[in-house]
Amino acid sequence: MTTELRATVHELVQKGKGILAADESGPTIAKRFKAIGVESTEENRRAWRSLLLATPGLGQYVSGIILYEETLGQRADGGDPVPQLAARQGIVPGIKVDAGKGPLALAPGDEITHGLDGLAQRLEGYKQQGARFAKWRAVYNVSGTLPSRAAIVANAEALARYAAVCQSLDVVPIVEPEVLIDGDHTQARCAEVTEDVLHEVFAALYRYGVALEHMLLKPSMVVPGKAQARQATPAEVAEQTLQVLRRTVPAAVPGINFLSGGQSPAEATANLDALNRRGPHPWQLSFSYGRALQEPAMQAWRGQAANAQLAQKALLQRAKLNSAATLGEYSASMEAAD
Ligand code: 5MM
Repeated sequence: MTTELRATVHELVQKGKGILAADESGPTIAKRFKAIGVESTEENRRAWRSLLLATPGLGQYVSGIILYEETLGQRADGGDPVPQLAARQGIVPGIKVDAGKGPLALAPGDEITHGLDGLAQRLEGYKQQGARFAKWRAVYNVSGTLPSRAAIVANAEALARYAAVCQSLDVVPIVEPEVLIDGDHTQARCAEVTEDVLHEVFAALYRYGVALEHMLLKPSMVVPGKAQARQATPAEVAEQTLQVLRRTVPAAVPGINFLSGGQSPAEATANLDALNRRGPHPWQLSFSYGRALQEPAMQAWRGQAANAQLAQKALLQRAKLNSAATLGEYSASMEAAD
């Protein structure tokens, strides 16, 4: 059993590579498409996601792609099932398996992620369709009092139970606790919450017997709230993020693949670069960006098949810059380069 998990981790955690998150749920992809004037139909979602994955050379910088359930069963433009196209590109296909978030009862402002019921059966099906890793996202709203202890404990418990089910079926779990960027909280408050959240997540993973060697962590970086007047430099983001990670994430975890969480594409790359310039670290620090990889490509595409090559060029450029950032070799001047 461990052989399969080990092989998948090995393929995902490669020097200079990261993960493309393309697992937006129905409402999220509709919001992203609306911003470029595209209707969220099944065909448009298929066209967009197969365009991304078919980008020539993407496998140089991207080791895995997180898909949404619908995409896993769709065919790419050439007629191949999407997971087969991924494999041809040298990219491991994965699947988002949480069923989304909702309010945590009696805890105003807190949210809990659903989807544990029937998870093992669903995962067996996804595996047959080609998925080799999975992802579950927990979200934490931040204020002076949020998230509550109840939300921190309940979400950690769900993340750990999900990860245990995945490993029991030889599927590598990506554990994604996202401390949200919304609000005017300080970077210090984000650090406090992130430390609390990660402590609880790793305590729960231990309780459920999850093998840390066979999972990946997908956290948010330690940044101030978007509405906070005092924003942080990449050096400050790197220092605070590393302090929290060193205090909470065991060295047995092979890879930490950050989410971008509302940072601009250039910010997300600069912050990842600053993190890696402070290496070596016990874990490989890389990306699992959604918006920060897709945004420029989506702006180029705008729903027009004629723009496909431009969109792919934009995606490849972002992936290349983030690859440089995983090595601590990015500089802002590379943004201008063709
Ligand atoms: C791509 O979006 C993922 C699914 O989000 P929803 O369930 O809200 O639709 C999300 O989990 C994503 O993988 C992470 O947030 C990373 O994406 P960003 O855009 O934050 O890098």
